[in-house]
Amino acid sequence: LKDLFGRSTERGAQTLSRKILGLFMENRGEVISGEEMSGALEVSRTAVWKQIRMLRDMGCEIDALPSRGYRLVAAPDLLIPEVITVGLKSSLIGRNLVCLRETGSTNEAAFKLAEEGAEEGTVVVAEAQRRGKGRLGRIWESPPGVNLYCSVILRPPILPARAAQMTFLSSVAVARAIAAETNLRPFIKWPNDLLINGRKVAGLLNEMSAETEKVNFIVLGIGVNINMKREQFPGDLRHPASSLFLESGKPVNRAAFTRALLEALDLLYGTYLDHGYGPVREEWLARCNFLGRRVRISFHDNVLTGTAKGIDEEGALLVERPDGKVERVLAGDVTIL
Ligand code: BT5
Repeated sequence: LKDLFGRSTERGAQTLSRKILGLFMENRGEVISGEEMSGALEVSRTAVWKQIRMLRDMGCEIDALPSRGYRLVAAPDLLIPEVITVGLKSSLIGRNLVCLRETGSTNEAAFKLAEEGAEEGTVVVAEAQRRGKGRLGRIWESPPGVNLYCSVILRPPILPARAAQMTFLSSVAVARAIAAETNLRPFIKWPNDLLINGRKVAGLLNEMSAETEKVNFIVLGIGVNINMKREQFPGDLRHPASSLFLESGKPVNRAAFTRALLEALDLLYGTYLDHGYGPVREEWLARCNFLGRRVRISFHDNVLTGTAKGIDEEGALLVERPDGKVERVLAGDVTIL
């Protein structure tokens, strides 16, 4: 894998083998001669042949047709731009795509890029994270090669108090992508979990840089358990957890899932900019699992019980107490009673 992602794990440099894979992807199913490749990439034909051998070692199925050239028959499910962007229908999100073999946390990598001025819509994807982050300093398990770990940079023209709306937008996008790529029905659990059959398959961690009146940028951090197997989950998770593969019984193509997610985010963000938060909120409510149910919310040592009524403009959960009073809850963990 190292040869596809370059020497530096933090830069996502485009290597020769990735360029060759890119040529194959652009000319799907066609035979490309060694001469054409060496011309397009300005390297010798021997160098091309060496890279072809390397791509085969990495799991690509490539036919060599005597005196005609090479043809890609099948490629492994790798999260690299040359594979993800084939057929990607998105105008903003993912236009700039940084794919890393491994990183500490994609949120941290994206935050740094955003501070350095990365354009809105930039997406950082990693095959593995060394210290994937959950909320409140928790850990997000991030084994290599099976899941999706990605972070999206947005620069919405909104007040910092409205930033939670972006979390709702991203959970709706993940729900849409799951529904599009599997036969599963995901539910959103306030504020940021995606559940299938009551088990958590995805989590969101959004981080923001802001001044009093202005959001500089928001990083939407999205972790989806796609093909994770039972034995890859540690035994001591806080809630039951699962993956799309475990729930559907079928492996899910990660590149296709990533494309579906980026397209969903792109559409929803466009709607948000044109029509505001209303449509996002409506779809979130239609996809959440607890409206009208009795819930218990715990935050540090505080516990509150009541009936879940909805979410407000700022993303606060509205909980009706037994005496009829409605409380706004801004953070915490929900249990459905
Ligand atoms: C979350 O936190 O659900 C937010 C997860 C966000 C992860 C993404 S990956 C890309 C981006 N880069 C990052 O560094 N982070 C984001 P929270 O609600 O606090 O849930 C964390 C808890 O879920 C942990 O304490 C575990 O008990 C459990 N957990 C850890 N890894 C898990 C996994 N892969 N699947 C399901 N549950 C997990």
